[in-house]
Amino acid sequence: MSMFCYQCQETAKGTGCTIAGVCGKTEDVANMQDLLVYVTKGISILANIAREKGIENEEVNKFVFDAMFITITNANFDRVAIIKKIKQGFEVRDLMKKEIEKAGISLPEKMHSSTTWFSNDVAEMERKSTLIGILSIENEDIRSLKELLTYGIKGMAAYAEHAFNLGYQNEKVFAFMQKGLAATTEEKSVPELIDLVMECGKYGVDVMALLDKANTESYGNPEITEVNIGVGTNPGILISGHDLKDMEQLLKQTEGTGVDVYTHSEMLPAHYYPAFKKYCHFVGNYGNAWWKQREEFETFNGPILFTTNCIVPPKKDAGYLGKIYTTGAAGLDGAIHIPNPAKGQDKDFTAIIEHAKICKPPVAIENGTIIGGFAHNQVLQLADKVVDAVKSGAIRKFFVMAGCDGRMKSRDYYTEFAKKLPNDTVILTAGCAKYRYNKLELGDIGGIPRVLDAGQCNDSYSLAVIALTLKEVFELNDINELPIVYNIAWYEQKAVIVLLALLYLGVKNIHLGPTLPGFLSPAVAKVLVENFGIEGIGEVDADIAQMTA
Ligand code: FSO
Ligand code: SF4
Repeated sequence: MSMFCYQCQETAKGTGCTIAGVCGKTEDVANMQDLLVYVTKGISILANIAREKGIENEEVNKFVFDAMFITITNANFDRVAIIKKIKQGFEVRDLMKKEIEKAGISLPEKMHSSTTWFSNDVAEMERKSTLIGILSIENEDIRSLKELLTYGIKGMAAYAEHAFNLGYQNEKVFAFMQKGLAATTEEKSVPELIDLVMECGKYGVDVMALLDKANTESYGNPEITEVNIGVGTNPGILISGHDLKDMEQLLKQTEGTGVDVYTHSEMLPAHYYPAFKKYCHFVGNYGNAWWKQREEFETFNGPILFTTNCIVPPKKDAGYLGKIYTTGAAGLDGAIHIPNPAKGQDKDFTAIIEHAKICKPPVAIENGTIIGGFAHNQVLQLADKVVDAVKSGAIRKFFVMAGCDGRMKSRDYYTEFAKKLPNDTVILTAGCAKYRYNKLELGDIGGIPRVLDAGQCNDSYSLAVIALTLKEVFELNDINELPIVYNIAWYEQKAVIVLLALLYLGVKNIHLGPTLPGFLSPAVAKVLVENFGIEGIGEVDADIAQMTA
């Protein structure tokens, strides 16, 4: 076995990628990512010791969330960039040690090897990377819980980074991330690890609330919006991923250049924000969920900017080779990386803008509009209408179908499910899962569309706010008494933190598909089933009958 990774839903055979990633991650990239996580754990151990004495270091906090974000599925395939990050990790670790020494704190004699292991030699790094991976934890339940915790922290890291980019941070979130990572290096019992996983859910809620605040205070509350899915006549830049700060800066820098801007996949909800609507060259959304990019990028014609995952490494003969740009935590061998600016300065998107100017305009792959913008503020403005519809029986049930899309054929389930849902039901969605049904003609109920898109995967927080508010309005004791069913599709680690956040909020009986995580050992899966009623999915008709009952 040359690598081992089982962090996402598409893991080989549902158990683990061992030769190469289904995602396109090669063995050397996978192993270097493991080493980056290992070094980040060492930094976290030291940061926890320092924090106990009141030392908080912004550089350490930034390194930890950025390093973890880099290792999320489909975010960074650039081995050289990952090695560079590991080396930066050694410097950050030394910095932490110096601060600890300066404060007169003596470190324990015996510490985890991740706090001391060092090599700048790539061959030695490769050797080490094969020794510290996931399978180095022998007990499968302990391994399962430690990885579940690590993946929750990866998701949290992504959201913390987006909030940070907008000038928002929560030191308690950073402290938990580092505490959790350090805990994965310690001897812990199953109950102790379950407690940490639950605590992870609490900080998942906090980080999503922070990002919601950052997004809405920076760009306004999302509003009901019709988004064009056709094309204009100018050359364009396609922006993918989730980072709204990048979105803002790209729109500013392209204004008046003759280059249009289109969103792709999870960037679609940028159209819902008032601050971005003023740009006439912000034309529309091009294409569908991330996994269709190999076809759709060919016809876009212009350059593509990845601000985060999900990247599918292009084929060797792809026509769009040389047109991919990455920034932030994203990376791809052969792509042009736009670096982070110095503090207080803007990112410089000149290279991609100049590139776009010499490209042909995009070719339309569809026409018309789709509707979205149903985040908590907008939905709560419609609260009276929604409550009346529930009371009159016009709306029988809400189906939360948030989460991710993916390439597996079994995800056709979600399109079928949406089509077959009775007409008196409404789908609440967020994340790229929506592309399975957001272009279907599902109609409306008294003017309320039957698919309400709150936004990106992190905007699943909005769906929780809506549920908690409805619980108050209907004067219920328990969120599970609401007429809301959760049928969630997951793919990568941001969905893991969303799931843990929902569990923390007390949501029970969540259906999770298309398959349960391969990283859950039978015993850990049993705990989730027994305590939270988590279930997989089955056949569409039978599931609808059960869930609408
Ligand atoms: Fe999708 Fe990818 Fe947003 Fe994920 S584009 S799969 S959960 O990165 O983050 O929903
Ligand atoms: Fe496999 Fe998913 Fe890991 Fe990629 S991220 S190597 S597909 S388990």
